[in-house]
Amino acid sequence: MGFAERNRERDAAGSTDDLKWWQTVTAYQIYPRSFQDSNGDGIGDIPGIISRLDHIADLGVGMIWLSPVYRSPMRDNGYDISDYRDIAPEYGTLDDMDRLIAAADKRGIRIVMDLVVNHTSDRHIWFEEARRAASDPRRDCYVWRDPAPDGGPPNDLQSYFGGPAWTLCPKTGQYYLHLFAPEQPDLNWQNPELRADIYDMMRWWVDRGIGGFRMDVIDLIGKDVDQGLIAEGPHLWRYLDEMHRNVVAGTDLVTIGESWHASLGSGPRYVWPTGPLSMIFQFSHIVAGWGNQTDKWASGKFCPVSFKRALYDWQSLFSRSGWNANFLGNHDLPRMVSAYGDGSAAAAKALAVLLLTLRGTPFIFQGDEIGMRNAGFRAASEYRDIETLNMLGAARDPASGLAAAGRMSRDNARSPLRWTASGGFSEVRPWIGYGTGTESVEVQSDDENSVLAAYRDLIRLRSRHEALLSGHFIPLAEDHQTILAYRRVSNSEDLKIVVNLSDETMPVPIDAALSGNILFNTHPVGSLEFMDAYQAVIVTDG
Ligand code: TEU
Ligand code: CA
Repeated sequence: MGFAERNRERDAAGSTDDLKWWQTVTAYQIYPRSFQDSNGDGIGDIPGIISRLDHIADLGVGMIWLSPVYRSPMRDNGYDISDYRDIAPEYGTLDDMDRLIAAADKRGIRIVMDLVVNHTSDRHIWFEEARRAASDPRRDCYVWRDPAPDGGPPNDLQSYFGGPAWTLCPKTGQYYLHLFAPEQPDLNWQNPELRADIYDMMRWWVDRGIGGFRMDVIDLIGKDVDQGLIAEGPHLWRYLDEMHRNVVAGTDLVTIGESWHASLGSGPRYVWPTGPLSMIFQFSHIVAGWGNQTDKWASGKFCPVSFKRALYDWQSLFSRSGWNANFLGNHDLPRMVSAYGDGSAAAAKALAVLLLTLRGTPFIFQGDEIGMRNAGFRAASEYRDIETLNMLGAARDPASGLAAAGRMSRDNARSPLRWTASGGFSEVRPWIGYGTGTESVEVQSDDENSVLAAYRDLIRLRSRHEALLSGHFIPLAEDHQTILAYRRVSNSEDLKIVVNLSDETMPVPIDAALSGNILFNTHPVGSLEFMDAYQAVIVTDG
């Protein structure tokens, strides 16, 4: 696919012939540390992933987003990379990685690597050289500033993990920038040689046969620290275009940018068909669901109304042109069935219907296909995540800190995937606890009413229905508080989806009335005038 073709404005509702491979597949995110341990050290690894590829293939998945497996001191579980061209020894070797790419390819699955280039580890050779002397040739790969007149940090910019975003390098007397942990110094994207090095590294991975990149906090790379412009900074669009020209143009690579700050206004600038990326993970529906939208740790109840509004806004934005990366959970968020449901299998299935029938490419986070719930950790000693540990350390009192972690900690979604009733992730005690859930892949595989069975059916359904792949999104019952209803309409099909995202029986709103053939129903067929708690139905009129 050439750049010109990519950029041709096109209405993707007509037929599925016009769709790219990454628009027709369902994607699955693997968090390698917690997926499958193969060598009894309690840590998931690449040979473990290879041994479980059939589970992913059986689901009907066509793309794996692999969270970072590069060499790393693991301060942030691999989002702190010390060598982009090597694999963390605890995860395996480059040979293992090549084997994974080939084994996935055999099953029609493409591997998308996590590209973490806003920052490196402080143990990356570039930083080790840069910190040696202000005159070092590598100095300009990172962001250095003189202290403020009082000797303190150059400005009051805060790190996303808590505390100042600047740390003093005593040897050179200057501060370096880190928007995350001090061990994750920010790269200086204003340095053209650095950018060229990054594009080289990306091509090196492309040559190994990967399908594309998920781009970590990509909205931060265009920052101008002196003006305090960080997210969607003034250089962002130029860098993304340059990256596209240097790495992606003329290929069929998929690129998925992570952008916590994308808005309805900026969204179209990022994505297909006119932007430099295929699609973005944007978080407006996630943040809208938080009880307190400016502080994720603050207590508050899930707000379905604003969650629905944000989802529908983005669906409508990209209803005819453009493309969404749809997700309800990932390794940074609480489990979706806990955040947007009551933790039940019924809620997991209803949310699966939502995830797999919106317009865009669906991303399933490992474990969600069996309805895994928040880990349910109770003691500080059970947590591993740097962000959570920092928060607990700074909390006013331990009890409220632990309550906040129980709701929102990233570790909620990082407990090992439960393969069998007794665990099956490792022969030894895993690096992080299993959590309190009991659902397992093995048990659900034999149960046609399981969450897993629902995922398998829905993924197949999506791949076989033109309206689910390329159809427009038309909202229904927009003012209803807890029922999410919409149509997906293509040339040959008109589907209606109704999801009751509440734990109460609800009459189906009049403008979402259900008739026609039932394609999928999370519950035994009863009256379609009422929806049970967490019932979801797909019907076709065509
Ligand atoms: O996440 C970006 C990010 O902004 C989150 O860490 C966010 O701050 C937090 O989860 C919500 O409070 C990406 C990765 O997905 C995450 O795992 C990394 O820790 C982070 O970047 C740094 O690389
Ligand atoms: Ca291991």
